Amino acid sequence: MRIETVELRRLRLPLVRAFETSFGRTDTREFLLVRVAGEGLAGWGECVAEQDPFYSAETTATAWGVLRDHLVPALLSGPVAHPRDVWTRLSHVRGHRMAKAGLEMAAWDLFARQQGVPLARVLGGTRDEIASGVSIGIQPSLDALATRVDEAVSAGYQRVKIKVKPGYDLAPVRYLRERYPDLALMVDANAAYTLEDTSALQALDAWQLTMIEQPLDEEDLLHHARLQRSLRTAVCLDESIVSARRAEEAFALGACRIVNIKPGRVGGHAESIALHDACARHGVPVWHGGMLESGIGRAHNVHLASLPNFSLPGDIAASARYYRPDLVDPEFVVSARGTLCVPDGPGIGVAVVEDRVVHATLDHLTLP
Ligand code: OSB
Ligand code: MG
Repeated sequence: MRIETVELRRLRLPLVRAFETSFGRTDTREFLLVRVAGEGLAGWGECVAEQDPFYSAETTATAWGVLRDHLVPALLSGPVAHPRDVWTRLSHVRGHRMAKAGLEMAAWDLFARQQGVPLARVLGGTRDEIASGVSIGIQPSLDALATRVDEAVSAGYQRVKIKVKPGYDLAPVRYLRERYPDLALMVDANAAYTLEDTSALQALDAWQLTMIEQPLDEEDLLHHARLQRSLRTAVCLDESIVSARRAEEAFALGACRIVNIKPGRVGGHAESIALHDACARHGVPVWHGGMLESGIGRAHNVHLASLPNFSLPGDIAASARYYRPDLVDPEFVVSARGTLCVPDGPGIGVAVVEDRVVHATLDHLTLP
């Protein structure tokens, strides 16, 4: 495939509703878009780094700099036969997986469009709709939480994840479980606890959670293994799993029983497929995470989540939960069964609404 130009954009979009996690509250999402063009076609990718280094070390500013100075020049330095080779082309740059993913995923979209097939087909997808769940931020009151959960359940979503932090964990879980005895319910701590908090996490064991996501620090695989041994509930890792190899280490230690896959976190689609396959070999179920993406990143996620080992509902919900309007046409909608359709057009299979992109753009750069 030939890639002739790469365009970078930094955008800001207001969220439909402010989102609060253990690491902070945001009402506006800043993110980067990457557009690669060649042979008359264009592919789009989204870099999921956030404005602040709170979920992970990368930010929109670090990703912008490393894309401009290193990653884009490396990709433009010669042809790549297949998008799976983009990762190798960028491998002399250490880290910066979110920046790499934005560029690599744009190349996958371009490649699939050049072949005239849906992205899911070239990634190895096997289903035409994916199971959808919601991620609900920390709420000011249990009443407000109930309203958010009621909305999601009546819309048909297949599972509910709530964000928790020390001091806001048992009360919302008990409240929701009493209200919804059979709901598929889980919590995500975004690394807010330490091993000293084991008893607070053990208190959640009584409430039939499907999993506890990333309770401890990103680097604490060993502590996650100790914690998992002391819990009945499955530990799921998000932030800690930056590669397929890190997942193998986590499995060897017994640090988790479930894995959240986000292509942005691991460096793109090729590494996500390697991670997905490693989990399948170990009998570890996976689900697709979310990073409050616009419709462009969301489309990539939907295609990737059509691979066979994505056996649990993911954090990929309808466009209208995040941005009104979204940047793509058609927008993603949830069915009454709590599913999203995998688009069947070429590439990501949705059109990028360029005037909305331009309207939300803060910075813009075309290379070479
Ligand atoms: O930990 O899964 C996370 C959003 C931003 C950063 C990290 C996370 C999240 C979410 C939202 O949980 C998932 C979504 O996009 O709906
Ligand atoms: Mg998470």
